[in-house]
Amino acid sequence: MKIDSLTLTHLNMPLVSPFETSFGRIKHRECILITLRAEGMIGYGECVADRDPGYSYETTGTAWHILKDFIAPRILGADVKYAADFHAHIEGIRGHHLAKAGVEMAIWDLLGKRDGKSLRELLGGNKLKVDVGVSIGLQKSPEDLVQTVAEYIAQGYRRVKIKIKPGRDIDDTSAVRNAFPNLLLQVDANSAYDLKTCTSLLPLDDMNLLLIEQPLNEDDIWDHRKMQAQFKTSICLDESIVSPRHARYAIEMEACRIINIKAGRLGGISQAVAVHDFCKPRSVAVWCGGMLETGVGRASNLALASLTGFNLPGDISASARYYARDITNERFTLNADSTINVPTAPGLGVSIDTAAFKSYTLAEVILKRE
Ligand code: OSB
Ligand code: MG
Repeated sequence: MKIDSLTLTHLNMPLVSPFETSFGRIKHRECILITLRAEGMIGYGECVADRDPGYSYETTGTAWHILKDFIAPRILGADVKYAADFHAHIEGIRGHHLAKAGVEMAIWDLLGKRDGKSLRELLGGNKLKVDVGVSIGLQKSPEDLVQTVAEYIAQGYRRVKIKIKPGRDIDDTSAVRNAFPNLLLQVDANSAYDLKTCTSLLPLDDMNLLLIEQPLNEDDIWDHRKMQAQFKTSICLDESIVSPRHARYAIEMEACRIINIKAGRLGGISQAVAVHDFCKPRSVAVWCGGMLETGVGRASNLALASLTGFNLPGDISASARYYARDITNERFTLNADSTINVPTAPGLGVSIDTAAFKSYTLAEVILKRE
């Protein structure tokens, strides 16, 4: 499959409600949509970097630079038969996993279209629908949070994740727990604590949580080990797991018992599958994380989460939870059993709503082979 052109489109999409985490509050989600053309086919990929370097050091700005100036020249005109070929072509480009993963996703979309297979089939996933939950940002008060959680439960979500930060942790979590004693509940700190301040989270141990996600810094796998030793509740790592090696380190160190798998953070779906494959025989629970993706990235996450090792509900909510109008014609909806169907059409199984796509476009560049 010779890659003829690569188009980068910088998008800015209004969220249906603001999303606040320990690293900031956003009303719009930026991302870079990658369009690859090869052999008369079109493949789409989503680079999940955001405008600000809050979750990751990567931003839409750095990803644009890496994609345009380093990744595109390596793959334009190159022959790509498998995702592994892509990684061979970009060897030597250090870091920038979110940028790389965006292109890899577009290649998977092309490979599926070439072979007439859905991404689920290409990856060997056997679930046709996957268990999902909703990730809820910081609200004005614990009362507001309980109200918001109630609304999502009414919509059918059976697993809820709430964001926490110092000063907005115990009261918020206990308010939700008291209001919903049987809810599958978990918290995500996005690295807001350190080994000292994390002891303030000890009361969470009595709130029957599924997990505490990424309490400490991205590069603090060792301190997560020290923290896990003090907590009954399982620690789940998100930001820290940037490669299959890091998954092995964390598990060998007993720094966590659960891993949030995001293809973007890991540099591609193939790396995400590698983490899944490492964890499965070791009985380490994994689940598919989310990055407020558009319909393109959501389709990819659903296919990934169809693998059997994904045994906890993913942060993959219905399109309506994020965008009034998405860039895909397909909209994902929540089934009554808190699942979402995995796309079945070839590749990612989604098509672009061109008018919506245009209305969200900030900038575009088309790069062609010589
Ligand atoms: O830490 O999991 C996270 C969104 C953006 C960046 C980081 C995170 C998140 C979420 C939202 O929690 C998950 C989703 O619904 O897409
Ligand atoms: Mg997280």
